[in-house]
Amino acid sequence: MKKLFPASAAAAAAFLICAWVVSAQAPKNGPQPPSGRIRKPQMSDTIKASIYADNNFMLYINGELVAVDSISFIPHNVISVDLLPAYPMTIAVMAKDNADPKTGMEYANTNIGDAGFILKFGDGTVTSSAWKAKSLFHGPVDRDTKNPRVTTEPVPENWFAVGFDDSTWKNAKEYTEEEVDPKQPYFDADFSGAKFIWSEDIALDNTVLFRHVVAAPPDGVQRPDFTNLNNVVPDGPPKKAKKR
Ligand SMILES: [Ca+2]
Ligand SMILES: [Ca+2]
Repeated sequence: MKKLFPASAAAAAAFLICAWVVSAQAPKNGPQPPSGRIRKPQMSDTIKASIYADNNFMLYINGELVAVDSISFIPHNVISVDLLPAYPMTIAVMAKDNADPKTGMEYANTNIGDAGFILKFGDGTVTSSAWKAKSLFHGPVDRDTKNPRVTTEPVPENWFAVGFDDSTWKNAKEYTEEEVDPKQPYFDADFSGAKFIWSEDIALDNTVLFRHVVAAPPDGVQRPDFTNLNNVVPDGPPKKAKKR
């Protein structure tokens, strides 16, 4: 029988396969280098965040704006971003149902509409009734669509800050998938274990703030803290400035 390829080529192919397997199994996150220097963060240090809002949201983590829903009304969409986590992690969200500021209604004031928010991070962080919620915009009051009125509250100063006091806020209310009726992009993403949340009235509360503190990674994985990266010299020399 004719050989398909010479033995030396077979050996080389076997070596390449072994090398590929070893590199694929090598840990991506090495330990921190000695002498107190922090290594540079890599994409393997990040976690994936998936967020679905009916209709839109802004997401702050540890006081910084990290994601904005790119579609404010319809179609309903999932936003997926990479996060470099640091714990404790303070999550703050402003979520908005699409609503006319004067009537609380949508579709040219013909429909009350309803809302919903759900989030899952790659470290196991999920939305639930453990989150705090505060409604700032409610209407139409008493579902009166003939003489629609709304009530509003100003956005609290620094509501997204780590140190903001949300102790007077109520816990978020969980809603079922059937109640929220999410659209297809929701089913294409992984939200297993997460709950839809909103404030007390998912139809009439139109702008809601959420806050939640994740004390430690829910999945138990220890992750380096890169918070002060700009204040230390990372492992490896800095790149030379380009010559002009
Ligand atoms: Ca949206
Ligand atoms: Ca809506």
